[in-house]
Amino acid sequence: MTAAIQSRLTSRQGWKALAAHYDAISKVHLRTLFADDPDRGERFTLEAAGLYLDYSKNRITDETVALLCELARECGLPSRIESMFSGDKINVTEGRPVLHVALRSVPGQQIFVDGHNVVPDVHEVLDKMAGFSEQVRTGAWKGHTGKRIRNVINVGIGGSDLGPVMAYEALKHYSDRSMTFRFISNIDSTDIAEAVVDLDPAETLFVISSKTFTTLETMTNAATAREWLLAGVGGDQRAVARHFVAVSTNAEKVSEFGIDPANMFGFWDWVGGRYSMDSAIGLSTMLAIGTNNFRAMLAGFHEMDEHFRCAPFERNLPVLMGLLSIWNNNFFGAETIAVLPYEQYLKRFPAYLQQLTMESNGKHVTLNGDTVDYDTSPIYWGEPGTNGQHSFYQLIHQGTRLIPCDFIAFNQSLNPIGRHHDMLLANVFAQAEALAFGKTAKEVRAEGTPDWLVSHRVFEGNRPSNIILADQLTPETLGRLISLYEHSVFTQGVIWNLDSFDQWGVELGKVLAQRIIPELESKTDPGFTHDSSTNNLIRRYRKSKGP
Ligand code: G6Q
Repeated sequence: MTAAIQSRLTSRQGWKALAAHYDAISKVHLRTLFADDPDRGERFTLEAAGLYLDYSKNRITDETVALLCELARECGLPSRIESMFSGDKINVTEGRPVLHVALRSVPGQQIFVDGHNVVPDVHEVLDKMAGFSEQVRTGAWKGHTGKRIRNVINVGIGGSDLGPVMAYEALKHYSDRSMTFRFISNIDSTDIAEAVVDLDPAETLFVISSKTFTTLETMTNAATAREWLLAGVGGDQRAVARHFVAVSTNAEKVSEFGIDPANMFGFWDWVGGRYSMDSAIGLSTMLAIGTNNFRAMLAGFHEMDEHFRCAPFERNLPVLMGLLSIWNNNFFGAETIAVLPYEQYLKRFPAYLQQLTMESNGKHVTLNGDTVDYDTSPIYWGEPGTNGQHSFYQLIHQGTRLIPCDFIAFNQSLNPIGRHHDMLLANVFAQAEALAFGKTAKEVRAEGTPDWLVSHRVFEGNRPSNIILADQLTPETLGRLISLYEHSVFTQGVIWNLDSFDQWGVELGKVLAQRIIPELESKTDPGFTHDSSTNNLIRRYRKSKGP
């Protein structure tokens, strides 16, 4: 066996040990695991950085955890963590460091990129964001006609949209309710049309959020927004400077668009799009919740970063979450993870996580470019509870697929009314209990169920879940939660030996769209050089547009 093959994940000692361990325990039901170990529900829990994780309802034993942590060490996770925090160029295919942790560094910390300490740069931008946010929030910043800004619209897509919109929704409770916040991402004109339909341009500020400032959707929407604004305030080009600010790494393109470089908030190529909501890309968040709350969110991120960096793997929340995902997906063959927040404010959290997880680890080759012989990222999806219980939970409870669930809940509601919160929390606990322990045929029969109906009413149970509990959804807690998932994704990527920070898979479709756009718009027959299906669709659409 060659050295290259030796180092493949599935040839590692740790992997083989887990495979053997899986054969030994995979048939053991969670009912048995709990019955044999009365302390299990307290022992397989971990409280750190303000979050409590109950992972006892996974199909694991102490040995599983030990073997998973051993695999992580064998895969070099300790040194990979240090490499990330030290600014090494771990995004190898793009030749960049990966330093979202620097975005929440504390003043005085030192993190070097090519010999330059980036921490002061981070704080300089944060201070500039804070100054601007305060001006807008206090009304000192006036629109072109002298009216104060009451509406903020973030224009961005992917990493420049999903984080901001998720954070706005998550922290709405802390936001300035006298202001309106909207988010435009889609190239579908309905998105911008609906976002501005009831707004006064004279009171509207656009935050154009684009790392590259070349993204088709964002630049198209930004140009349409500029037309709408100018039409609404009498066409004076000078209005752009009062109603548009930019968040970008591309100063040249920003000023080409007509935005005053003084109103540009910068960040750096070592911040990946999907890891950027706590950079200047979070400007709309800061405008909504204010500087102090934004800084509190960063402190929450930082707390979890430090925990991830320092805690032993056996007591490390992101490491455990990442390793449990490996266990459920690579060994039990689960293909997805459902993320189920029992908190209405987290309604966009699953959508945000979809990008974070699947764009990061949806890869089929290793860092060296070798094709993997194991599955990589599971499919993340979800909806807030209890709504999901009345739709897709049926499949989770009684379908043929194993769907590990992450339940997220808070001890205190931000809107305590009557018995709502007790009922909400009762439902989270009940769902996890039902998934794990199910209901046997004997129990169903004992309820007087007729024989023919028994099998329909049986719940096999043995379905794994995590419960993440925190006290209350605060800016700090949101920061901790996102950092938890960021580092869990990193942990998984290290085990699978992937570059979790590139996204080449989004390129091909973009290139093909650029080729097709003129073919849809040209007055004359463009000549049809695609496959027969694409040619036919283009012809059909051109016909529908008329001569
Ligand atoms: C995220 C991706 C991607 C990116 C968008 C927007 O990690 O890189 O979702 O954020 O394509 O890119 P811009 O910010 O450059 O417009």
